[in-house]
Order: sequence, then structure tokens, then C-alpha cells
Amino acid sequence: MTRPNATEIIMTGPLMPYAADQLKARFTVHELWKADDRAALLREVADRVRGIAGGGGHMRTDGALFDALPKLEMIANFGVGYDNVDAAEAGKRGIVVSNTPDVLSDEVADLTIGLLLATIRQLPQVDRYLREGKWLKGAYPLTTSLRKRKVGIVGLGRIGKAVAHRLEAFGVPIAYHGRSRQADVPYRYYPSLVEMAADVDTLVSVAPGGASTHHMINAEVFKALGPNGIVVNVGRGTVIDEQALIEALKSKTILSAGLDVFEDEPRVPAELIALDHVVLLPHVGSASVHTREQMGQLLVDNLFSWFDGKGPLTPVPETPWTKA
Ligand code: NAP
Ligand code: 8YV
Repeated sequence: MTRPNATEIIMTGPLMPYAADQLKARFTVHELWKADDRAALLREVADRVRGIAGGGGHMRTDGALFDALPKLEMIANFGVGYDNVDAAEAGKRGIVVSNTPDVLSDEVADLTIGLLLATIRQLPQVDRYLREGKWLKGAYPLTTSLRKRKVGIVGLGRIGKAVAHRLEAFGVPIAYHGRSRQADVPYRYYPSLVEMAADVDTLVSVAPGGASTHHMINAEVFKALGPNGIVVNVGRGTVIDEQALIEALKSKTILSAGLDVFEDEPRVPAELIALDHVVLLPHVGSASVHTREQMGQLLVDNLFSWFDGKGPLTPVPETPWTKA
């Protein structure tokens, strides 16, 4: 709906009504993904649009879109990961990008522990076994265990730390890999991912997407992890070389994997789906009503704060903002 004299923004894809309704109450919102001719809509609104509300599963927000929207001031991303936004290019053009950190960390960490245990104790497979009436013919085979495992976390950030905190209660040794050693964390730091993989048997990746992490978990890492190895990925699919993972699972170079994220979502390779010794989730790490509402509210609050002249609440590091 057009609101007289209201600031105009674009939504690049659907947002939950909880957030979308608040945006529509204040702004004139152009729903780009609904337009039959997106280029024509962009031409029509080019000189008026000052903000974008977008999200992980939406269209890529990059230089081509910035070119089309010369008055663009701010992009509010629905999600803490913003690899779908060219934030470096936005920064060069003075466009601010915000994301939704912290409000989802506990939810994603809970899911990560669930996925880790489901993978190790084969919970979906065990459930299928019972439903298929196989228990009547005999007990399910014994599984591997979290006991005696050593866990290496790839990306010990906000969510990685929440995962590590939970794992402490399970009594397993914890190590981490990132670009730098962190002061004040009690876990062993590995500057080399391959060396960490060789010393642990369970990798949990919570690293962001983008060029610097692309395929960092690859054939060499799987070989180092070894035949008892389990890989859990809740960060971004592009961090794992998916084809190398499929080969490693088929050849039993590693034991199993639990994945919430994939290289080309929502498309998951048929070869992966065909494997029974993996647990696959459709990117549901933050997908509870409670947490999605928190994320939606933070997106809305960022846009409102910006257009109230108070700056963004949670800008990404590539577009820092200081009050003039
Ligand atoms: P964060 O606090 O920024 O943590 C990211 C961590 O990754 C940091 O510890 C960083 O450490 C490390 N890292 C970054 N680049 C790296 C590189 N090139 N090599 C090695 N380590 C690197 O972010 P967060 O809030 O924890 O979120 C992490 C990611 O989780 C998001 O970006 C998103 O992709 C994903 N996520 C997924 C879901 C889901 O539903 N599955 C939900 C929320 C978030 P250094 O700086 O020391 O390298
Ligand atoms: C969301 C996520 O599912 O925050 C992130 O980085 O991956 C998830 O919380 C996603 O961003 C929504 O599109």
C-alpha cells in the first residue's frame, strides 16, 4: 500500500507477517519478489527507495541492485549471516547494512546439540526403524557415542561459543579453529584446521559463508578427521565441499554427517539424500516462532532507528556507523 509522504523501501522476499506488518504500517513497501517485471518496478521506484528489507533466502543484494537504487541508504538483513549481501560494496557506497546477531544464538546452539546427538545416536534412523515395524524382529544395532569424543568447533563466534558452553555440560574436550586465537576462552586453539581435524573426531562448523570460508572443510580435512569422524554443519553450506563430503561418506573416509545447511539451498544432492548414515535438516537452526519473531523485530528496529536518524542498531563490521 502507498502511504502518502512515507519513506519507501523494498522487500526483496517474503518476511513473516509479524515483521512485514510493522514495516507496512510505517513505510510504503514495494514487494519486489511479487512483481512480474522486477526491472520495471525498480525503474519506477529508483528515485524514491531509501531502504531494503531482505533475508538469507532472498535474492542477492549487490552492486547491480545498488546501481538500480541510487537513493539507497540502508539494507536490513533478516539473519545474522549476510553472505547474500555484498556488504563490502555497500560500505564503499556509504550504504549501511544491519543483521540480526545474538537474538538467535541460543536457538541455533540448541539445534546444533540436537543435530549432533541425532547424528551420533542415529535418532531419525532409529525412529524410522520403529515405525517400519522392525523392532518386532529385533533390537536396533548399537550406535557410536558422544562418550570419549573430542569436538573441534570451526568458527567460535557468538553461536560457536553458545555451542561450546552447552558441550561443556557433556564433559567432552573442546577445541576451536578460526583466523585468530581468542583471549579468555578455555578451549585449545588450532591455527590449522587440518591439524585440529587430525586431533579430534567430531567437527562442528558454525562459520559464516563467503569467499574466505569457501570449501575450507574439504577432502584433506575429512582424511585428517578419519573413519570415526563426524561432521556437523549449521553455519553455511558453502563452507563444506559438498561433493568431497559425499565421496568421504561413501568411501567411509568419515563415519557420518549432520547438516542443516547446503551449498545450493533448497536443492540437496540426490546422492546425499540417498545415504542413510547422514541426518539432513532444511536450514531450521533459528526456525522457531519465538526466535524468528526476535529476528524480525530486530530487523524492524534497525530500519526504524535508521529512518528516525538514530543510526542502525546492529550494523555489520563492513559498514560501521558512527554518529556525525
Ligand atoms: P560470529 O559471531 O561472527 O562468528 C563467526 C565465527 O567464524 C568467528 O568466530 C570467526 O572467528 C569465524 N570465522 C570467520 N571467518 C573465518 C574464516 N575465514 N576462517 C575461520 N573462521 C572464520 O557469527 P555468529 O553469530 O556466531 O554466526 C555464525 C554463522 O552461523 C552465520 O554467519 C550464519 O552463516 C550461521 N547461522 C546459521 C543458522 C542456521 O539456521 N543454520 C542460523 C544463524 C546463523 P575469526 O574472526 O577469529 O576467524
Ligand atoms: C535464517 C540464518 O534461517 O541467521 C542466519 O544466518 O541462516 C538463519 O537464521 C535465515 O537467515 C533466514 O533467511
